[in-house]
Amino acid sequence: MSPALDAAWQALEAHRATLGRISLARLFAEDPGRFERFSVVLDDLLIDYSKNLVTTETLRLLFELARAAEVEAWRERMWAGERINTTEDRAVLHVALRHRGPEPIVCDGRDVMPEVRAVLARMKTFTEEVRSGSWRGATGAPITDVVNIGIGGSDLGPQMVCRALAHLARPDLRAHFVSNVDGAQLAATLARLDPRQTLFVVASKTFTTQETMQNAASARAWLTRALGEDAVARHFVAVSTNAEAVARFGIDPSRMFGFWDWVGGRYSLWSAIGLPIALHLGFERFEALLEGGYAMDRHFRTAPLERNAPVILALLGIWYRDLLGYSTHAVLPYDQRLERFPAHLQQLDMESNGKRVRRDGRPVDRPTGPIVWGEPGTNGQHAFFQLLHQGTEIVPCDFLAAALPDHDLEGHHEKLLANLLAQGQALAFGKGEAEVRAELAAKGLDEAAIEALLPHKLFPGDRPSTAILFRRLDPFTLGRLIALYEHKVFVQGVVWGIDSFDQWGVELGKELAASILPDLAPDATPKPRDPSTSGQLAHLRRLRADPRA
Ligand code: G6Q
Repeated sequence: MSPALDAAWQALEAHRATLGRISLARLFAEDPGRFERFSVVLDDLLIDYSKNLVTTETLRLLFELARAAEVEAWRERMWAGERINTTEDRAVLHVALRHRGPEPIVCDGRDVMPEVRAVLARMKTFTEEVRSGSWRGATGAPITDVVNIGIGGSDLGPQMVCRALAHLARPDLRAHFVSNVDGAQLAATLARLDPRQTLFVVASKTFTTQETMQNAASARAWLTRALGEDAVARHFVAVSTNAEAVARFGIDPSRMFGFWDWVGGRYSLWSAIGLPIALHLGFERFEALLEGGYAMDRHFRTAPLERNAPVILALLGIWYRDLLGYSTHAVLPYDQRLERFPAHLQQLDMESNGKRVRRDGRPVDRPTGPIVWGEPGTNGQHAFFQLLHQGTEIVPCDFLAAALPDHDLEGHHEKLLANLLAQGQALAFGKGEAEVRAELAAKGLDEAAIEALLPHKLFPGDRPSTAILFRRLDPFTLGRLIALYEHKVFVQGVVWGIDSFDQWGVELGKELAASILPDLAPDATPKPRDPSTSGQLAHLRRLRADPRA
């Protein structure tokens, strides 16, 4: 660690030690301009971080930390196509996928933009063919259902976007997502579909992923049983970087949409992995999503750190994780359509920054990525918000909402927004003793009853939240939001000195599953393992031995 970075951490630790308990009520009372100063406005997008447990001095020290970690230089290294994913020796250029300007983006001495644009053009043509009905199934029937078969980065992003923007989709072209190797998911999906009108998109960067290959093989068998082998060409396309494996599967390379090793799975929805988005919503909406990502990229690349939304969110997260010791972060969209947004961010954040060694292999000396979780409001209010308000854990929260709905049901959206505003206020300012006493007295409770109930009715407050508010949930805005969090995660990884773009932690389980699989066969003699795993395996083998029992 550089001496400057070391000094910046020490300054933050010293500041933390002298700060004492932070009172948001006091901070707001002392600084009437806190809301304006502690918020960023990007057109209609407001990011209000004034309800976070930071003072002006905290933020100053956090920006110093970012500078000492050379966030700006790393940002430029990313855009310059340097191999900042060091353990995989790869560039990290998902920003090129949504680059809409005339400038080249160079990787290994070559401008990648012509290839990016060429794939986009092929996606556009194909999307228009399917949506117009000129692309037909083997029997001549138009396509009504698109099934994306992929997992992880080849599933979560496009699925989240399709769900979030389903109000813009054509009802006669549905999108389905099958990811789990649990056949229950594929079986339930296929049960609702007509093979003559179904198009499968097999999405896999490597085209070797066990789950995806199993699901694709079963889907292929389902289709060919109904329509014959020759139908595969009209009902299967692939998104991959592995042309050979795609051809081996039986998909003509002309039906493969490519991307590149400099696109990480969890950053790939902007690539051809977004094909189901384009098919379901229309290519122009996919382009609007890219435009939104590009708008956030320009902000991230040009705004000074002190006004830079992804940088600010990243530094607040570091403050909570490393200085205040909060281990989780909740993402709470007040928008049912963003139901899968927390899951997408969970992968983005936890797979990127759930690391315990630095880029150079030495252990990190402080906590890294938090546990990211969340559910849409208002549902969460009737479930886990109790802990947010009165539990012993402090959970920094992000609240997200659109000012305007995309339905015409009266009376709903105002209630939704009122609840969002109320939660941020309640978490920040709580409810004190005097107020609770007065309330209970007004209800006619005697002194003893008031004393007994009082501790249960108090809300301590000073629980941090950030509000992210925008006009409508449209493709452009969703693009901005996804890119906002991507860059937040990037900045945090830089400050922690980790490689945010590898995911070695997912490998061991895959290897062990491959070695256990043969031992589930009825006639196998299981290999010796630890007593617990062997015991579980033996139990499953006994239960499976007699399926009729
Ligand atoms: C994401 C990860 C991981 C990946 C899946 C699917 O960043 O790399 O979630 O997307 O394992 O991989 P394939 O696309 O190669 O099937």
